[in-house]
Amino acid sequence: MGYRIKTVAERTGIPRNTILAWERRYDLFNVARASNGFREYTEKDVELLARIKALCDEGYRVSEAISLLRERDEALGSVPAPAKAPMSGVVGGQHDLMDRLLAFDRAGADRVMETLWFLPFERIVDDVFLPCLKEMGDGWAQGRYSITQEHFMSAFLRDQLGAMLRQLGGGPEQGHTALCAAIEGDSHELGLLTVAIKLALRGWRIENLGADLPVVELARHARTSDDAQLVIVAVTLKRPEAELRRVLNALRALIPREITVVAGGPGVTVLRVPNEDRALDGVYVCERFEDMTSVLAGLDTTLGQRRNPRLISGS
Ligand code: B12
Repeated sequence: MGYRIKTVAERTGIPRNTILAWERRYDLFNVARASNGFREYTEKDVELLARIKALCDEGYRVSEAISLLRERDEALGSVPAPAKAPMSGVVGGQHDLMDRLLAFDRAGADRVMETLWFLPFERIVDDVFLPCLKEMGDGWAQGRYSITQEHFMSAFLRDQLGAMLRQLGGGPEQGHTALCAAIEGDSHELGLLTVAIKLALRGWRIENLGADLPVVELARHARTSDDAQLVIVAVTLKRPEAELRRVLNALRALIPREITVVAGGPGVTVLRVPNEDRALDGVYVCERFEDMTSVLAGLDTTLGQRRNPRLISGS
């Protein structure tokens, strides 16, 4: 014998009408009917509702929570996937998005994004946006895609990354601030935005200063900022090693020593120090975000407590 809805409401703390609304809207369970016509819920249904509620308490929207559980493949018996799934998981989402963007179909791309938005931001960035950009870069270099297609995709993804940073509120209102800029002469800003988002998820307040910022201006801003603790310089274009060293050393010399400076991105490989533990004249060189782990850990241990719930747990 199953549970009546009143009992389910009491056990989960979710009002009866909300349960009915979720059930209808998200096609949640196949509720059996007792001989007297009452709805009967199983233990698994109750558990599932409790899981959805727990995620909502963490800050997820109901639709996000349900999609997340479906994505994690949890309790699938109780949460049937939509009959017409628009894609199969993240990989499908990436292909769908790529197809829409190549066809200049902004509305279609927006629809694909709606199906992905519930995922942790880092997954969207790493598993959807980065593969799209890589494919675009390779295809463009080989003449398969036009410059216009590349620009259209970049503009769309820039909007999405900006929306993510906005949704994160650029991090907490006060406290440890990271100034994020792309090095002078470099107008690539998507890598920079991904780093800013990852920092905001870990409790940093972000000041995004955008692309192609002269080092003198960046340093001036850092000197006058009250709570800047970290300066992030993204280097995408490859330039001669001597030139990059000169620019980074000039920046370091102009910024107070208590502010940590990290240079990263594909362009820093010319320095041949892709290891965070070896500072370059006071500038940490980290090709990828993960390379920054110990630099960040050394800066403040209390940051972990301000992590955003949208951060993938454990990372
Ligand atoms: C989008 C794009 C553009 C857009 C940028 C739009 C924008 N608003 O950002 C526009 C159209 C402006 C552009 C212009 C140019 N581009 Co372009 N572009 C690209 C493209 C397709 C994607 C780059 C990108 O955003 N990748 C996605 C990001 C997220 O990846 P990422 O930068 O690697 O960042 C990751 C890591 O490196 C790391 N990371 C990045 N920054 C930092 C910083 C820190 C501190 C840390 C820790 C980590 C980190 O984190 C990210 C992952 O989360 C690449 C192709 C490719 N394969 O990358 C070419 C590419 C970078 N461009 C290239 C070129 C040549 C140009 C132009 C010179 C073309 C031209 N002739 O005009 C101009 C340069 C203009 C200038 N002065 O900067 C070349 C660079 C070659 C080289 N070896 O330097 C590439 C590789 C294309 C190619 N295959 O030839 N480009």
